[in-house]
Amino acid sequence: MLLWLPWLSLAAVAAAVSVVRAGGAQSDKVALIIIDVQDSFLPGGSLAVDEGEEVIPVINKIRQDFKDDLALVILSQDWHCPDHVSFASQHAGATPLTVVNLTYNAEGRLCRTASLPRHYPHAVDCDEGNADVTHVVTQTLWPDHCIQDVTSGPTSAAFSPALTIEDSDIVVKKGYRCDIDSYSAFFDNGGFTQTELHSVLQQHNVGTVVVTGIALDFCVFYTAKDAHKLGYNVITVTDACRGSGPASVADALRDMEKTGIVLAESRDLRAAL
Ligand code: VGL
Ligand code: ZN
Repeated sequence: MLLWLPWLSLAAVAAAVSVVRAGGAQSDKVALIIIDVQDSFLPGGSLAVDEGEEVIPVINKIRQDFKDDLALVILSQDWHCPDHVSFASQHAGATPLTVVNLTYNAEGRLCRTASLPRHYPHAVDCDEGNADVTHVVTQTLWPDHCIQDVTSGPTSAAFSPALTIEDSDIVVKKGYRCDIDSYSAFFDNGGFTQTELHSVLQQHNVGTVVVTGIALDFCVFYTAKDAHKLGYNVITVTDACRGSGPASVADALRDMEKTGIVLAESRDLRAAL
C-alpha cells in the first residue's frame, strides 16, 4: 500500500500542470485571496476560530487601500455535503478532532471503512488484498460546518455580512466532494481534484497572491503552500489571518517562512508587494 501524503500528491499535481515560476512580463498582476470568512468559522459558528471576526476589518481595509493594485479578489468558500466524510457525526464513536485514516482506490474513490455508516453513499467497496487501496489520507474529524446552501445557524456556509464583497469578486468553492476534504483552495487533500483557482489566476496573469482569512494553520496555510508550489509569489498577511491554536499557528508560520512565503503585516504590505 502506498502511503499517500497530501504534500507528495500535490507536488505531483504541480509538476503535471507544468507551471513556470511567476515573474515574467505576463504574470505581474496581484490577486487578493480571502480564505473561508464564513459563519461557521466566526463567533456562533460550529467551528469558530478565536478572534476570527477580527480579520474582517483588516481584509476590508486591504481591499480599499490596494484597489488600484489588485487585478482580482478571490473568496474561497468551504462547501460541504450534509454528510461530508470530514464530519465526526458520520463516524461511529468519533468526536471532533479525532484523526482517522481514509483510504481511496486508484480512481480516487473513498473505500468503505468500519467507522462509516454501512450504506454510506459516498464510499465504494475496495479490496485491500487486491491492492485496490492506493491512497491513504489522514483526516481530522470536524464538527458539521459550512454545509452547502445553509445560510444561517452554526453550520452556515455564508460569508460574513461584514465582509466587503463586490460583484466582480470570484468565489471558489472547495470541499464540495462529499468523500474528500479540501483545506487548500487549489486541490483537495488527496490531490484528486483541482478547483478553478489556478486557471483563473493564470487567465488574469496573476504572479503574486496575497493570502488572508481563516484558519491560518489549515486552509490559509495549505492554500499558501500550494500557491508557492504552483509558482506564485505568495504573501501571507499575518494580521489578516487567525488560526485555531497558538502552537499550530507558530508551526504554520515557521513552515511558510522556511518555504519562501513572505509574511507581512498589513501595514507593511505596500513594501512587500
Ligand atoms: C477549515 C477545518 C475544516 C478551514 C475548513 O477553513 O481552515 N478547517 N474545514
Ligand atoms: Zn471544512
